[in-house]
Amino acid sequence: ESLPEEMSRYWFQRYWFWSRYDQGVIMDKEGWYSVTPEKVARHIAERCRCNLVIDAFCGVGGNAIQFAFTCEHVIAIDIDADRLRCAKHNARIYGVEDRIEFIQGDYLQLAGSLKAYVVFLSPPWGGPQYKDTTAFDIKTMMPVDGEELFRLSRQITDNIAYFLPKNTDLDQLSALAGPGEVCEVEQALLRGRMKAVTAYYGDL
Ligand code: MGP
Ligand code: SAH
Repeated sequence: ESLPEEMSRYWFQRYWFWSRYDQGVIMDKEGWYSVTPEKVARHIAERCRCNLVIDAFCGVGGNAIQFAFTCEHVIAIDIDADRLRCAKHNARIYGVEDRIEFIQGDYLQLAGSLKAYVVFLSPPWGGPQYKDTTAFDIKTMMPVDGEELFRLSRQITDNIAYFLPKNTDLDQLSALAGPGEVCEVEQALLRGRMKAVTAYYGDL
């Protein structure tokens, strides 16, 4: 009853976010508005099936938990210790905590010392106001420079899945691909509404 209006729209989607919501899933405010809906996360995890994946911006674990079902080993990083605790707790509910290594830290700092077959990037988009523009610019509109983030991740692997706003400038996404390389941009729809896009690079 005391839920603020701007948050109730997320509460109504709780079972879209987590099929096991009622088993005690926990999220903080940023977790509520950033978590990848479970069906979308499962689909991305299917496409990223491999031995070792890095979830560079783990949040409350929406993606990391689904990766744990398709990948042998998951490295899940987040700069926020509380959110990482939520992710660990949620992973226990899904019975996959032993396949995920949780690391608290700044991915931009850690990237240089990491190896993996796939890197998944779902950075903060700067809050729900990402919608206020017709062409979302990943270089200037996110707290992290999205082009720099991509370049840094390419030093780990060519295989990158990049989860971004539905209004992202698509030319900018294709320009990230190397010469002669193609990228695939996939729109995620739930109940006919576009939620986000995922751009796949390398062998993905
Ligand atoms: P949304 O647009 O805030 O909600 O986020 P909704 O219900 O789709 O809005 P409407 O236009 O249909 O009314 C859509 C999805 O984007 C969320 O479920 C999250 O998966 C994802 N998302 C939203 N934000 C603000 C972020 C973010 O900052 N970072 C990441 N990685 N994902 C986000
Ligand atoms: N995909 C996640 C949501 C990610 S939201 C899910 O489904 O739950 C983006 C996350 O990036 C936030 O939790 C934020 O704390 C984290 N973050 C922001 N800057 C970071 C950085 N430099 N390194 C690692 N994590 C960071």
